Amino acid sequence: PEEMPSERLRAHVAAELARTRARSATLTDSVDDADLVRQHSPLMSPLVWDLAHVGNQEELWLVRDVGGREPVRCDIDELYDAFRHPRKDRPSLPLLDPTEARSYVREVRDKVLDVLDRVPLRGRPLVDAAFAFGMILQHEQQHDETMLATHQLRAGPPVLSDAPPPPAPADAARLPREVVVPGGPFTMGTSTEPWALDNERPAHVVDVPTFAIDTLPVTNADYLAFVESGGYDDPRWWSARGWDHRNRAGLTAPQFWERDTDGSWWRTRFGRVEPVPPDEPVLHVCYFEAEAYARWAGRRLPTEAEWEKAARFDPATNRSLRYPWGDEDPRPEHANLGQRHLRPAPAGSFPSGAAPCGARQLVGDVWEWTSTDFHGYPGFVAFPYREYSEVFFGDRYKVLRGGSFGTDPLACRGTFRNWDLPIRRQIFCGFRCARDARRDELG
Ligand code: AVJ
Ligand code: FE
Repeated sequence: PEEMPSERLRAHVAAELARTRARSATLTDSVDDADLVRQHSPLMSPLVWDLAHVGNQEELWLVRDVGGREPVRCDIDELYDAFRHPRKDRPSLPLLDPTEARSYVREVRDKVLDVLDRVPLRGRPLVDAAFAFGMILQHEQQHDETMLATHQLRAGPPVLSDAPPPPAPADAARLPREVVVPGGPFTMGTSTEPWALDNERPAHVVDVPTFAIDTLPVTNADYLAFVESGGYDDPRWWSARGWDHRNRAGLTAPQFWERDTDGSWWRTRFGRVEPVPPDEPVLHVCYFEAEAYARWAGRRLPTEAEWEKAARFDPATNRSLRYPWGDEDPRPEHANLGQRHLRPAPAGSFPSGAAPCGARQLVGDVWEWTSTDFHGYPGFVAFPYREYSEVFFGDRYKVLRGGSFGTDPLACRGTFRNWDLPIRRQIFCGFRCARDARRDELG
């Protein structure tokens, strides 16, 4: 978006708005009205809330603020303010019904397209490089991922279709288990990516000591070895908080897994029951489970800085790349993003998406837990609103990196930061392990 001339930028924004709305429509048109207003889990909003909330944020920022237009509906702001009502209370609010919600988002969108035609795309920070449009696009895409998680929690027959992911390439079996990243400074975060959100800014130099990181995410087969060896029953592997949570929540395996009487493991995926595929990255484990696995394996989770250095640092040029594969926007051969495949691809897939260090699947497939608490980078400035990220800073949330199969390619960069409570696992999360290493271990 940065170097695009204004007319191309407008066309790009319009195309991305339409593409994104098509996905929101699929996620909300594929179930009946009863399922749209139902609460499928106390952790999630009814799908019809997400839909109208997406429209309401779009109205607030693009119609009213950027466009300076009259409100479409100023009477509903409070209902769709995520900070007013926790998710579990949303079904009992006087929400727009499915028909009203659809016509509301359509009316907002019509006005936004008119604003997009007329507003100058430079001159104030909110409109420079169409930032507010990029922010609102990413907001809708983030809710599309949240709605996909709601679909995963929904009972009943499957309603979503997808294409199977590609098989892992032949070289996957011969990849080294881990890669060593030599110590030294690298640039973390960004000050130049036009649609990067506030918490990704500013770019700053971080000196990261030598470490080793898994070439691939931890797979179901890897994780099953932990489960089958009694890992969930041995407090040695768990942190004190993790063990406490394991006991309170009765954790015995990843969410959506079930063990049959013959000892085989099955999972439910968007309404389909299928054998747990051994070669896929493990999915739906919370931070505490990831931490316990790592300790059992004699390893640890990577810090956020280690993850980003593995994903972006190119020793050939001493620069940080936009993505593991380079500076080009994601294409299907780079990563499993965008809800094309409603599952992670086998570990070792997407060789063209490999980072300079050799690690694969850092972007796409599963969000990866890091050991780092969610804080602002040095020099952080909340923009354009504190509630996007600043109010979550502190030691309550852990950072996740890399995006999942449910993340839109536009809502995922090498610098993108996600965060959640360490007990959460309904998001599309997995992990890879790391360890301290020495420079002389370099091959
Ligand atoms: C960045 C995924 C943590 O869903 O809570 C959506 C994104 N912020 N609406 C979330 C978000 C406001 C956010 N995460
Ligand atoms: Fe939101």
